Amino acid sequence: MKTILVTGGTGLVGSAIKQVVETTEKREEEQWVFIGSKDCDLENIDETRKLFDSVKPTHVIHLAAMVGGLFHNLAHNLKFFRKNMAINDNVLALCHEFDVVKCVSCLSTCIFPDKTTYPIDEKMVHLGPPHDSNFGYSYAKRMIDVLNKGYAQEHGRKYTSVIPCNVFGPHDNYNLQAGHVLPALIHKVYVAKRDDTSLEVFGSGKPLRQFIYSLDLARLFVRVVREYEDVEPIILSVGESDEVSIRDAVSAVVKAIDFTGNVEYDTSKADGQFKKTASNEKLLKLFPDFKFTPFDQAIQESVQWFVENYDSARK
Ligand code: NAP
Ligand code: GFB
Repeated sequence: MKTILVTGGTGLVGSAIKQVVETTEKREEEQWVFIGSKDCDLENIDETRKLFDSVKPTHVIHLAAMVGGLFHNLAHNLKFFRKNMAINDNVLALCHEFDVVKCVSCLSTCIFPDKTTYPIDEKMVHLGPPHDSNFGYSYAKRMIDVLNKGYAQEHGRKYTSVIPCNVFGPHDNYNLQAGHVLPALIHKVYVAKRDDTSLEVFGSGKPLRQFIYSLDLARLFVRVVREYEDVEPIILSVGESDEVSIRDAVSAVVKAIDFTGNVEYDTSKADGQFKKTASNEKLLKLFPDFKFTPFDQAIQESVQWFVENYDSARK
């Protein structure tokens, strides 16, 4: 029997994993435990030890983190660094203390060097400074890879990490200050249509992004915890040809909500990193049969979830 603890189990990615292991990916020999910050503050080592002692996990998917979009990072780089450093060090230390067989942690393609060649691949994690807008989050995430290598070298542990591109889907964070671009746009377009006002998009709309649907990422996470045996990280992203501009993302959300009003671009707001184009070659070699949900369909389903859960959604 495997007991799989999912930290960050109440968030965007955690909720998606919960949905797939309770349905299409259900297995009798696996017991899944999903926790959020109300269950345990992972910045507190004693609370974290109590959690591990009560769950006694054999495997861990470590998602818990202070997470946010460009503008939240720009405003809180220090907090992103300190909170995530504390959470990550505690979780991996307790994995080792409780003899956890495998821990899969979660990095992000924004942690790669900003000045780089494209496409980005897994070997480039530490080859230069990340983009200035999110240095706190990025360096704290890079340190997970350092910890994984340390636990492997000194204790033979199989602790690894995945590197997703920008994620979106049901249960996202729709807060307009802290949220990422797609949940922010879905929230803004919904309100602009309801109140018959214009839509305000931040920046020029030119930056490029790869977006993965949370339910696709969840299916990949489950396969990684079951089948991936390497300490080296693996990028979990749609292909380079699926990269879209922010302007394209705006059009997809506008179409999904059938908004016909004005769309204005506020170029006084930051664009952030222009692009972070990542290769998913290693992923496709590992799971050649994996099928991604088409972007427009995933946007449609995400909009439908937001409209149906507007009152309870994180805003
Ligand atoms: P999210 O929706 O904001 O969820 C964050 C989760 O972490 C929640 O379950 C939250 O619990 C928990 N958490 C935060 N601080 C905690 C603490 N001190 N103690 C215990 N739990 C804590 O984030 P997400 O988008 O699902 O992100 C999940 C993982 O994916 C993160 O590691 C993130 O860095 C990574 N990632 C996200 C994206 C993206 O575009 N969203 C892209 C690449 C990588 P509560 O809900 O109870 O507060
Ligand atoms: O998703 P996002 O906040 O994060 O922004 P990043 C992406 C792009 O969308 C930027 C534009 O070019 C923004 O200028 N944008 C337009 C908006 N309108 C909006 C809006 O209303 N809200 C937001 N948030 N953006 C993050 C990193 O970078 O990527 C995080 O800072 C994390 O640490 C995340 O890794 C995945 O893609 O720029």
